[in-house]
Amino acid sequence: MRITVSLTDNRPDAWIAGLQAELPDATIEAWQPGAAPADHAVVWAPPQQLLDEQPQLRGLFNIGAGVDALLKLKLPPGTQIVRLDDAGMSVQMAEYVCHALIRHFREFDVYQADAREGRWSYRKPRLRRDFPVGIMGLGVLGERVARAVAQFEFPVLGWSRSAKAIDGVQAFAGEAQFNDFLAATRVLVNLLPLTEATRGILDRDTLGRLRPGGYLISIARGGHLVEDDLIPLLDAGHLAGATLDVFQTEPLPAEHPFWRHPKISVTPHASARTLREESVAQIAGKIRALEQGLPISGVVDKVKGY
Ligand code: NDP
Ligand code: OXD
Repeated sequence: MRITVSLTDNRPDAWIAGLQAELPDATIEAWQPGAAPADHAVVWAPPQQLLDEQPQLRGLFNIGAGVDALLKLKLPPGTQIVRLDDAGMSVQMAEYVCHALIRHFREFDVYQADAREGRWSYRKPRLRRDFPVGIMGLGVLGERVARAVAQFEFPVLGWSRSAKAIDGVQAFAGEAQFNDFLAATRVLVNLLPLTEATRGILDRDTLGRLRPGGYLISIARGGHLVEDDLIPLLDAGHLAGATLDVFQTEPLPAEHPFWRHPKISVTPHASARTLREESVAQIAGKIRALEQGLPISGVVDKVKGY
């Protein structure tokens, strides 16, 4: 079995060594133009040339959960795309969301500013019931985040394509229930995949439907947010703030107003990083299963786009 590896920004050596340790009988090499035909590829944002030259690939293993960049390419029709299933990302997302939520709810930024001035002053306690948290996307990451937020006893709502039953989560599904979900939400967390159906879904209309004093935590893809719509909603006071990890253009340009807006916190697409060890073990396990003709999880539906 031959495996080719192409990871735009990542040096492939450590990935190749890890995969080789898991799959000692395989020939595993960094992809280069003209490389021998491989059975599987392990990729992040591969060049179109790789796919054009390797139409025989059985598995195309993405080293991330989101496959939007991959689906923009012309893919060999018989190749299965396989995304990472969690692989250590869901706990990071849960940490990130709970941190952003609690920092906002408990007004820790205000305490920090007071402390800098040497001011000892209390904020009036706020009530959890006034901060219902709505999670868009109840997949691998969204469900874990919903369960983590529920542990802090916030009301939790979730929205997905198909109906879900998750303990402690009020579930909404499909377009028909979207506006009800938004109207009941104050802190909105986006964990949808970026598809034709979800691009630009965080716009003036959607965000304007949140309960007054709404808060946005945007951690899936920059293409979900209509960036020009956010600042007017913050400046008008309808939204109290936003924590943003993903942007239309990454890295976020130095002159972008999000960097300096007082109600916006920015992180550099760091909410859930790919962890090499977990990912290598998961991908190798799936390659072994495929080679034995067994079913695997995480196969992308190219029509749905996730
Ligand atoms: P999943 O595919 O497991 O879950 C996607 C969820 O979104 C599902 O619940 C699905 O509904 C729902 N969904 C999809 N389309 C729609 C729609 N049109 N309307 C309503 N609900 C919809 O994905 P993950 O949880 O693993 O990951 C989510 C995204 O997070 C990734 O696609 C990626 O873009 C992003 N991400 C960001 C990272 C970062 O560092 N910032 C790191 C990792 C991922 P249903 O269950 O009914 O199919
Ligand atoms: C992912 C990402 O999709 O890193 O995994 O954003």
